[in-house]
Amino acid sequence: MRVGVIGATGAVGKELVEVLAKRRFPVTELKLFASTRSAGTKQKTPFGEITIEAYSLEAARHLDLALLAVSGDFSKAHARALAAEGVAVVDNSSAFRLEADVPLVVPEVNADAIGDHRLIANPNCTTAILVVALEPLRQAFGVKRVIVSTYQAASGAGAEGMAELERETRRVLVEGQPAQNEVFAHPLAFNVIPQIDSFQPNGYTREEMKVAWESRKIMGMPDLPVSCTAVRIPTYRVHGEAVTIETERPVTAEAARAVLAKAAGVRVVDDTAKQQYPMPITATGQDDVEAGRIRENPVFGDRGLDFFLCGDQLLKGAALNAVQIAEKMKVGVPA
Ligand code: 2RA
Repeated sequence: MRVGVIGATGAVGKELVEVLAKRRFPVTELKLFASTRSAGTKQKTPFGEITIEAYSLEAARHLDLALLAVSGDFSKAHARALAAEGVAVVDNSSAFRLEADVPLVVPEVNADAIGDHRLIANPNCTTAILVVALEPLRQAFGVKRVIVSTYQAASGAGAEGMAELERETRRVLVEGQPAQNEVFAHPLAFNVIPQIDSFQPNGYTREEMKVAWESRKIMGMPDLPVSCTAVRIPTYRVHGEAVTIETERPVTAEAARAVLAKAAGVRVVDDTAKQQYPMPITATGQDDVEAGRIRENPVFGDRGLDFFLCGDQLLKGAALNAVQIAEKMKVGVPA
């Protein structure tokens, strides 16, 4: 397959190349595209050293697969044109996630939605990590409502966010100076910020609403009540999520643990006697979403469950999910 990664110098773009190699995606030619600023520079990859190119339709139209890790504006401007050329396109931005003619896919949940589509949207990282655990619980017990509080890593803001966290932390610890922020709304080092993306008229942030909108679409539950509080914390690349669900049918922690233990894409880490539970430090670099602290929630009688998830934001939350989608698309088949 002739594969292009567009936005190849960003945190997700670099991870996409690594995931293609790790999953032995049948790459015969790899093209890396980025901004004109990076064009001409070389990037070391598992496929050899590759010179970055500035994106043009002309340079990309011969590809079989294009993985986009660029801004929503760039995707809006270019993704449909590329798909119209017959290229299979997986877009990581929010540009098409809620468009009726573009499937929004987490393969463990709704791979069937891919069909013959040439353009597939990859969900927001927080959503992908959530639904991979929520769907098996829905199938087993039904889900009536969802309340989630997130603990989101700096990587959600890309390579710049990770660099800012590192710079700020050094500044405070090594230089004894106050942290200085540019990427985040406030200093992130030694802080938590209960704002990710812009505020909406209903008081939620856009990130929080994405979790509701996208979970409903992926799970095919347009009326599912979802309330999210999204918080940025000073970790590097794993998002944590404290989840409460009300179920349709009675649920026990033991039964939920058994369901999640069998679920694809989930690894149960839940042995409180050994102080084992999901943490960014153990979930970093892992494909599976860790699920633990599984317990019955008495607020909902015998139909409530609390649990904690940790998923690598750059993997299941972005690059891994995108490549899993590509694996299920009709790549290289004429439109
Ligand atoms: C974040 N989910 O964590 C958003 C975008 N990747 O910032």
